[in-house]
Amino acid sequence: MRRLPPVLLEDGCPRDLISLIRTVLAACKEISFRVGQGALSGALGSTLDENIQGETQKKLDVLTNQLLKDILLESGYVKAIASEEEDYTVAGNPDANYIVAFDPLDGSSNTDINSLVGTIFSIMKAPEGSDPADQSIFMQPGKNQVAAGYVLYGPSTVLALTTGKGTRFFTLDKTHGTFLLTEDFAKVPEDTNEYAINASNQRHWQPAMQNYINDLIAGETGPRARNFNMRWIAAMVGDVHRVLCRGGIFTYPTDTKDPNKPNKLRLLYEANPMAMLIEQAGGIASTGTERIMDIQPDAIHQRVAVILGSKNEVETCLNYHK
Ligand code: AFP
Repeated sequence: MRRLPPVLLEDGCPRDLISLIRTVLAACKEISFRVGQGALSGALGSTLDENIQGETQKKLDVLTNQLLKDILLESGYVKAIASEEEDYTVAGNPDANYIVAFDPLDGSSNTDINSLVGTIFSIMKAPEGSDPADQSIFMQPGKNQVAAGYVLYGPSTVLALTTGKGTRFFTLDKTHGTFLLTEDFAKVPEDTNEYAINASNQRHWQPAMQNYINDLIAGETGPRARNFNMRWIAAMVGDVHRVLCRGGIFTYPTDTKDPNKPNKLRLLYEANPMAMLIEQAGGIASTGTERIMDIQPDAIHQRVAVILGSKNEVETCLNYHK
């Protein structure tokens, strides 16, 4: 089986970008080990702190954030980082070419129940001559990403990665500590009978999403004239992995549950990297009104509605929003 660096070199991926991706993965291997230790790590449960977004931080949120931050900043390959767990961006090497946005442990509420969690990352070029301390270097649309991926810590540790030449899966060989290519060019099936949404929010959704989901639930007796199945892992990384593997539609739509927070998922650390992986595998990623990767961010912790997955099903859902 092929290792990650030669695969990326064959794609013509710049050497400093490969080194940066390997640096991210070095941290992820360590996180994989810590997460795999479960209760033995002594790091399950919550801290007494909240992050800038008002969410209680899990001990593992803090630990994994520190790990990624330290490794990336010490590497010299990054000009600045933005993390879901940091209030502001953090400056790195002024001469580096890249900036990295990451969610160190997506789905961290799953850690206490030994369920799926993952690390999501997005890499963009830093504007030439830019100041590493200037947050606005992250205000670039997702289409500027040069690489995006996630590492899913499940029964096996799997990396989904794109550098703009398709989406690939690598599996961590834990005996040697190397990521080996296990699927070249993942392809999201265009049709699906599976959807993922937190249905407990139904009464708070906008009418378009209410109507779409009602028609899925009606199954063969409704306008869609076939039955659909539902899945919800409560970790985007797990739900998107399923969509990449066997198709489906995943959505976290706008809702009115909390008027101060109409959307849940973060543009820079969740929506953009997942959108790139999905598009590179032939799927679609939209907010309901626009392509996710076209959004011009105006804040590092900006949140957006997400509808992504199998091409034909996402298009059907978008038709309800027209
Ligand atoms: P946490 O990382 O705080 O557990 O949140 C995970 C997440 O951002 C995303 O990965 C899930 O799809 C979504 O939240 C789950 O949200 P609900 O708890 O509202 O279902």
